[in-house]
Amino acid sequence: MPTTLFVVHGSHPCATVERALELKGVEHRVVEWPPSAHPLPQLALFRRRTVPGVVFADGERVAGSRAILRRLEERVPEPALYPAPGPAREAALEAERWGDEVLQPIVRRVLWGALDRRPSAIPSYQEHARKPVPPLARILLGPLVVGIEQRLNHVTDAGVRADLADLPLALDAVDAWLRDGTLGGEAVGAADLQIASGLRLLMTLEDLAPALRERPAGRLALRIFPDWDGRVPAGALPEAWLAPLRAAVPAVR
Ligand SMILES: N[C@@H](CCC(=O)N[C@@H](CS)C(=O)NCC(=O)O)C(=O)O
Repeated sequence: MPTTLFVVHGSHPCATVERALELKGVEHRVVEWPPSAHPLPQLALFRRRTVPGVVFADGERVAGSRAILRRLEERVPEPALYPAPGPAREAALEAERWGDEVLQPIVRRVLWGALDRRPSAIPSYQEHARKPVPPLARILLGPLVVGIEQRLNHVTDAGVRADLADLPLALDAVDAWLRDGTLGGEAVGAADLQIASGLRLLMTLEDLAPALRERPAGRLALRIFPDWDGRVPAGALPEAWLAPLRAAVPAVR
């Protein structure tokens, strides 16, 4: 049995792990749970309700994108996803942690806040799913999925608005890491994957994509993940919520 990666199609930490397995040349298969149906089977397999989880070919189970990447690095050292011990490694670990703990939840809240306003966009996130949800089920289950995800991710209007107000600072942090070489090297690292996957998912919101495309952070996301399912047409998020992002000028390079 090859290594098996358990995911939900379109999840950003899942994309991080899938790309890491590809970069390491690890033969693997991918099992996609239906959207929002993963917590119970993931709990049963990994004692953790979130995706991603990996069962390595020898049976070892690891859940959580950062834990998986660390273990993967130990098992398959080349090509390295982390710099050698020293200041560069410390900086990369901090950027990776930030991508996981800070950026990941922002992306979820903003995405589900937008999909709540445009549930008709939900099927676009399944376009290349390995097990596509049948069209009628998509229509019927769409509002249910939005409701579950909003509760799991504590999505509120005030929270989404605050996340959008904080986004310029978050993008400044990514641009600074790109300037000092923590991110954006020729060889893609764990921190690049963790941050680029979150930003790329955000760029499926056309309210946000133009502002992100203008910045090194957005260009990193497009370089690493050129293709990504999903599109929420512009106009989903209230204009007033987008003002801070539109006003933000990229930090001086
Ligand atoms: N930060 C963790 C969390 C992953 C996570 O929260 N994944 C989401 C999908 S993007 C999930 O499974 N959510 C379901 C839940 O919260 O129960 C990681 O990178 O593995």
